[in-house]
Amino acid sequence: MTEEQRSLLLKSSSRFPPPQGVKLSYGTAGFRADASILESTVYRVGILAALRSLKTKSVIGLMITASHNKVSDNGVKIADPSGGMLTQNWEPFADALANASDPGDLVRLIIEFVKKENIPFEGVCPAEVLLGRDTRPSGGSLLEAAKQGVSSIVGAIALDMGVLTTPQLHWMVRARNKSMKASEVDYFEQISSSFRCLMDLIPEGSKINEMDDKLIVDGANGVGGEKLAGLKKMFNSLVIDVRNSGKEGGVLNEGVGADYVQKEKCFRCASLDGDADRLVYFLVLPKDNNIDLVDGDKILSLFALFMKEQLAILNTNGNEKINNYYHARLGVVQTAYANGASTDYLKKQSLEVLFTPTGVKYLHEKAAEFDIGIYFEANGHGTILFSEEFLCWLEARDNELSSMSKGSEQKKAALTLLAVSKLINQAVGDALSGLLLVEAILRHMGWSIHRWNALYQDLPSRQLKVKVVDRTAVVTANAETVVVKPPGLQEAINAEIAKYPQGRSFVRPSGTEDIIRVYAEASTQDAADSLGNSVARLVDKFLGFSSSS
Ligand code: 16G
Ligand code: MG
Repeated sequence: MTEEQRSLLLKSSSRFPPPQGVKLSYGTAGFRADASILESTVYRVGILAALRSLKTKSVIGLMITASHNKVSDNGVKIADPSGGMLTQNWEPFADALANASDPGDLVRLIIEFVKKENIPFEGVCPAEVLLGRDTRPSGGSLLEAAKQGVSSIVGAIALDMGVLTTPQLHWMVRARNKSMKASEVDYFEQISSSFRCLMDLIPEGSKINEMDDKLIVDGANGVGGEKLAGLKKMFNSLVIDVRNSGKEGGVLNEGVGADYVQKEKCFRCASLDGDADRLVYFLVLPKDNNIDLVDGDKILSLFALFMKEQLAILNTNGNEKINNYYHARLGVVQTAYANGASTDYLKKQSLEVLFTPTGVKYLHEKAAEFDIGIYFEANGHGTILFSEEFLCWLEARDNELSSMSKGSEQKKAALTLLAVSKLINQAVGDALSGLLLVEAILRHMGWSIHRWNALYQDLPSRQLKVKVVDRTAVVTANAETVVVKPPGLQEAINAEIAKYPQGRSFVRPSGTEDIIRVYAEASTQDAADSLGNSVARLVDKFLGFSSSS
């Protein structure tokens, strides 16, 4: 390391002392904590992002958000060159950097890591980091810290992209690295034009139920509502009423639009989280004004059904002479939190269903193994990934069909699939583009939200948290469905599950809070509650505070 680089790092890092007595961890989705203690962490992640850019010779993203967490929290995470999450190999280095006790220690760690990873250092290569943040008031000063971090690596520059949704930043990183247009206007242009294209392809006669025609979106007073308000101006075929857009002075993530929805007796509603990477729908039951959640599992089911149908049309041969057939592998990816009824339903549709541990990085990686990989967590994180190979074939097929059978069903299916691949965010799950795809598919099917919701009925479930002495004492396997440590706990859980018809339960250490989470489902709500409580008692017995005394 040159003297210039060393003194630059020592000088700038001395302005960002780490918080005392706090151990930070990159966690499931980056660092998160009370915003008041995060400046040093964000500064150091700025350094990390610059190094990652040098290593990959690509543009890297740095997003400042704490998603659905309370407004006084904040967080920071990295987008890799593909637009996906930071490679898991670098997480230990992220942890070490964030926890380095003083500037000397920090510089030592960087020297070691640069050597180990063989990173072209000292201004030989340029490095570029795109910075984004959500609407949290702490975002501005944390953004400054990130800029300082990036520019403390010689040759690295930071570009402030402004207030964005998390998926917008991921999209921009991917687009930049593919040498495509990558501004916010380009993002809006791409998703609105592909949405319009899908709307034009709606079969004659599939008219959505009039009652259902207005969509109300709860923007959680976050960045998504604001962006959606801008986006909806780009088409008039969809009426969207954005509530809690953050413009009315509401507090981020506090309260939802459900009360309003109930009074208005409007039946199709969607809800985003603070940084707009999660989407769920809900409807108000006319009987008792209760809310029925149409969650990520149902969005997944709707998407899977539609993709399967379009692929089937595309591969129908009819009287056609050319036998240009591509066996596209369609796969769906869920986590153990997926309602058992959704998994049953998907399997009955002869779909290939796979499971991964919780966290977008795991689902995304698995879905990328398919030609069309659809992944969703029940909580609304998800998207559809298309393989390059399949998209190339599809484009060629589309051209071929243009000359042979204009206006045919096959041609429409090819166009539909291409439009979906442009509408749905290929970098990461995106509530805005997900919402537009749901809306387009419902219109294609001619379905109301009630019809969609009736695809299957969720099994009653219960989720609980248990405080334990050390959550890392729980080690799981098989996509978090089986506890391997501590010994005996899984056997005890199995004995409980066996008491309940359609019983299923699992426990896992949270990646975002210092607790163990318990999930239980069964044929009735009482049974799910009772199974959940019994399993929570077992966790407490094996790992709780009373077990250690
Ligand atoms: C993070 C993850 C989310 C996961 C949740 C689980 C991303 C972008 N976000 O919010 O996918 O469902 O953590 O939290 O990966 P838990 O570990 O506390 O249950
Ligand atoms: Mg989020």
